[in-house]
This record gives sequence, structure tokens and C-alpha cells, in this order.
Amino acid sequence: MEKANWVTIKQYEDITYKKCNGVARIAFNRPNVRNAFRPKTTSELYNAFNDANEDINIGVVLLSAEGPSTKDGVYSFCSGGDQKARGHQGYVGEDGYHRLNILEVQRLIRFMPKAVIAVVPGWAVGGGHSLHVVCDLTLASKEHAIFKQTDADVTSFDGGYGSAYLAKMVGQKKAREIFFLGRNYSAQEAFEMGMVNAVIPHNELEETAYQWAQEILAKSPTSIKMLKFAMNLTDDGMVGQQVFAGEATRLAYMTDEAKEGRDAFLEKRAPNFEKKWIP
Ligand code: S0N
Repeated sequence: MEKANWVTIKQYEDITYKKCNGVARIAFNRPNVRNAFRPKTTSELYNAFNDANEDINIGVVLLSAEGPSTKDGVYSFCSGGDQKARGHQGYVGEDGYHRLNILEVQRLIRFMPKAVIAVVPGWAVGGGHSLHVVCDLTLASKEHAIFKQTDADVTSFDGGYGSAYLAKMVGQKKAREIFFLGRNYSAQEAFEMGMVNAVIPHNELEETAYQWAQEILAKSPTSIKMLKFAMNLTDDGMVGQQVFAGEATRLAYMTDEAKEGRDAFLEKRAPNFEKKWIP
């Protein structure tokens, strides 16, 4: 397969954003603080994910990270909320208002009709750990990836996908261990507990992620979309049902029956649905 030849789409401060052959790559770019996210980061992430979502030529998104740190050469995926941007009432943006909006980013990853792959080159910690959990797939660096939940060290708690959904993934006991003890887990350990799809030699990680994306891109877009939404549905309650049904409605609009319903209304006549109740 051809190697990735990334083209920068937009210059951001806290992230990089590139595209190549149907794949978008969004990467944290604050390696000297272990890629912690501040309000600016989450708003840039949302903006880039939204662009990838809207772009009909993009089928897979990689959520990755630049690095290593120029200070000490350590690799990181993301260390969660920036504790230096955290005031007494929460995370403070440049405008002085308290906001973080990382959960909006999580929801966009979860509900977008495209596969999102977390590419974890190093530390995945706190809210950074939650982000890898909410992605559809996770690939981790064999040598450098470390998974850790520090929420209970800094009085934060991801009560949704980061914890409850994690428990569905690795089991209740293991998820409680991860959160209650806050230990470090290697890529291999994370693989064995079911929250990582593959452990990849570090220098092959990015290229492997691109190849996985190309494999997915060769599949039926409708199948990928409906399978993602079907697997989400049972955990997402009525919102999951709404997202799945929205796509079912889009497919229904493409039938002769739907065309007849629309035409009959516009022509001010009774519709003739031919009454085919196919079981
Ligand atoms: C990542 C860790 C384990 C790495 O340890 P290591 O390798 O020993 O490096 P350090 O020397 O500790 O760090 C290197 C430099 O990077 C800075 N830094 C690291 N992490 C952060 C961070 N999160 N914020 C700010 N700075 C960070 C260090 O300060 C150091 O800088 P210098 O060189 O200047 O000294 C280790 O670093 C670590 O444990 N980091 C903290 C992890 C953490 O607790 N993160 C926050 C967890 N909570 C969240 O993420 C909240 C998420 C969230 O926002 C949210 C989620 C769901 C619902 C709501 C919310 C919400 O709060 O709104």
C-alpha cells in the first residue's frame, strides 16, 4: 500500500490537522505538557472534527499526537485537562470564561458516521484516557504507550464514556480498578483487557494507523456507518436510537415508496403505496 502523504488543512495552535486519501489526521500538539488540553485545544479539536465530519471525501479520522516533548523526549497521546488552565470554578479560556467542552468533542467522535481511530504514541491519562475509550478503535505504541486514570487524584470524574462505557469494554471490576487505583498499564496490558486493538512497534504506529484506515475505506460506507451506530445504540439510549433512526430515515427516503409519498403531497392527491407489506 502507498505511504501517507499528509497535506496540512489548517494551522492551529494546539493541534495539527492534515488529510490524505480519505483519511483525516487530527493530532494534539502540546507535547511539553504531555498534550494536556485547555479550552483553546478543545475548541480547535471540535472545529477540526467537525470539518472531517462534513467532508464527504473523508471516511476515517485518526486522533493522534505530535511529539515527543522537546524537554525530555517523552511521548504522550494526551494527559487530559490542563491543570494550569484550571481555576477555582473550572477551566478558564482566554476570554476569562469557564469552559472546557471536551464532552462535546467526545460526542462528535461518538456520533460521527465515520470510524475514528485513537493512535496512542505515549501517555493516555485522565481525560486523554477517556478520549481513547470513546474512539472506535485504539492502536498503541508497544514501547511508549501508558494508560492511566488520574481523575480521582485531581477531583474530576468522567461519568460517561470514560468510565461507564469503559466498564462495558473491560468489565466492571477492571474499570473500577483503573479509576480507583490510578495505576499505569502498558500497551500489552491494555490490549489484554480489551481496550486496545493492537500493540504496534513505535516507529510503525502512524503508518499502521493509516493502513488500517485504508482497509476500512475499502468497505461499504453505509455498512460502516450503520454498524457503528448499531453498536452504539444499546449504550446510548434514546439518543443512540435517534442517531440510528436518522440514518434509517435517510435510507428510506431513497425508496420508490418515499418518492410516491412526496409526489402525492406535492400533486395534492392520495398516495398509492401499492401496499406491499414485505415481511
Ligand atoms: C501524564 C503524566 C502521568 C506524565 O508523567 P511524567 O512523564 O512524569 O511527566 P510530568 O513531569 O508529570 O509532566 C511533564 C510536564 O507536563 C506537565 N503536565 C502534564 N500533564 C499535565 C496536565 N494535565 N495539565 C497541565 N500540565 C501537565 C507537567 O506539569 C510538566 O510540566 P513542567 O515540565 O513545566 O514541570 C503526569 O504528567 C500526570 O499525571 N499529569 C496529570 C494528569 C491529570 O491529572 N490530568 C487531568 C485529569 N482530569 C481530566 O482530564 C479532566 C477531564 C475533563 O476535563 C472532563 C472530562 C469529563 C467531564 C468533565 C470534564 C471537565 O473537567 O470539564
